[in-house]
Amino acid sequence: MLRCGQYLLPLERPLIMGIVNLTPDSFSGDGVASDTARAIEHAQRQIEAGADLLDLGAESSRPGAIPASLDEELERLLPVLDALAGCGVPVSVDTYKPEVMCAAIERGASMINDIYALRRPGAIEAVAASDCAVCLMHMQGEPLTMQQSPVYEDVVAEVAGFLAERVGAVASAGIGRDRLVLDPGFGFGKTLEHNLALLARLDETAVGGLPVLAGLSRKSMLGTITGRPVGERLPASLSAALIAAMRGAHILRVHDVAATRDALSVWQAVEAARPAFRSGLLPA
Ligand code: 9MG
Repeated sequence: MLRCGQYLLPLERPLIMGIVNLTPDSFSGDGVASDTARAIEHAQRQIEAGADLLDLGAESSRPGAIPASLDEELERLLPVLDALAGCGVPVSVDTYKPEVMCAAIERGASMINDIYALRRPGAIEAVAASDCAVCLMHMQGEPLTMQQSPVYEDVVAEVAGFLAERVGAVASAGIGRDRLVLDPGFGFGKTLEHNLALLARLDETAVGGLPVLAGLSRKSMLGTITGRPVGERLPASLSAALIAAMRGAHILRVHDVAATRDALSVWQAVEAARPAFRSGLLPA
């Protein structure tokens, strides 16, 4: 179970986190900019499509992105967060700024999704004072420059080592293990080769048996593999989500909630048939 504000999320089957991008960044074809009404509608559609939780992001973290100011981020985020309070699913807020974390938690956020894994001064304290879950993500460098020349000797070991260090740091501050989610950070300071190694060995990033979140949806690694532009990456995104689920991901951060749910349903139906097959209940 993941403790997520007032929610307790079961982790027996992969959960779907629907992305709600509040930035003017239209890279993934999902930016709703400052159109609060459209953002709320989009969030509601994600819930109807079967999202188990939502992730609101008001500052772009894509490679080369220019940071948003604190005021810009709050201005984009808070009206949408207010409208979604009590929407029936936990709302995560994608931010690394402690001030935004505090404001979001006060307005009912149930999870903080931090690409800096609470490394910014004041971030651990902001989350520790709440009952929110937190996603600790690995990133080498920072968004503006992270894709210029990522280097690792053993990417899986280094990402797992980083996550173990962050788990220790947040646990020392009193954030319980039942509130933690880990994330290898696909595309955050990683080449295609690094990303593929992490996906192939995703289970090794589940440090201490903690749940893992995988964010692969529409990412450029899928464009590199398929040669497709961002608007044509649905099949690749579904394949990647399914592979992550089969390698042990507990939460899938996706743009296309309904399609991801269908893909997972097929896998789960096959899984459900397996014990019966093994015990001879189904014909060979
Ligand atoms: C904000 N954001 C973009 N990509 C992400 C990913 O892969 N994981 C997490 N936790 N956040 C992400």
